[in-house]
Amino acid sequence: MLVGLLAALFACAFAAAGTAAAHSGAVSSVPENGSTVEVGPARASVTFNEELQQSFPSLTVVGPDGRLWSKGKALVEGRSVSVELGELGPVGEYTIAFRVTSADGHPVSGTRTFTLSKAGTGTPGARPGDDTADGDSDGGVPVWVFIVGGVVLFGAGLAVALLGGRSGRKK
Ligand SMILES: [Cu+2]
Repeated sequence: MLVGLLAALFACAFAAAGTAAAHSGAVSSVPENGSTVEVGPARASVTFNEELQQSFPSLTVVGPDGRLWSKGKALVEGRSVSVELGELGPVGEYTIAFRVTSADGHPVSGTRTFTLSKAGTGTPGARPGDDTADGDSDGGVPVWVFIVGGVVLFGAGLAVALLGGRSGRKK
């Protein structure tokens, strides 16, 4: 799979050198790669050297705490992809990760980083990769509690029935 990916990248690079049809490359970002900011911008964005396709854009900002600080879905407009950001949290390095479909149809992905120098008061989202665990992690009571509870209730019921039978209170 990695070999295939490398081969695809190589093909892209080759196509880029040989013909006019090259895949898009990121040329700038907000915040700029390697920059230091005191507050997060309203939207984080990455701009490319040519127009992007609208299909399946992804842009996330993950903080030094490992949490997702970008909100909602990535939006493609012309040569840029952006996502709502706003107020951030802990001081440290934030990573902008993008994945877009380049004009020639190839996926292009990468990361940019920036540093927050002043702690913000924003509220983080989930940890990336928690998507599938959303229903489980917030459930509170794990399933085994119900199973143990059921067994205890069943045992208690059985004991009552047996004792009741012995004492002759049951008809
Ligand atoms: Cu390409």
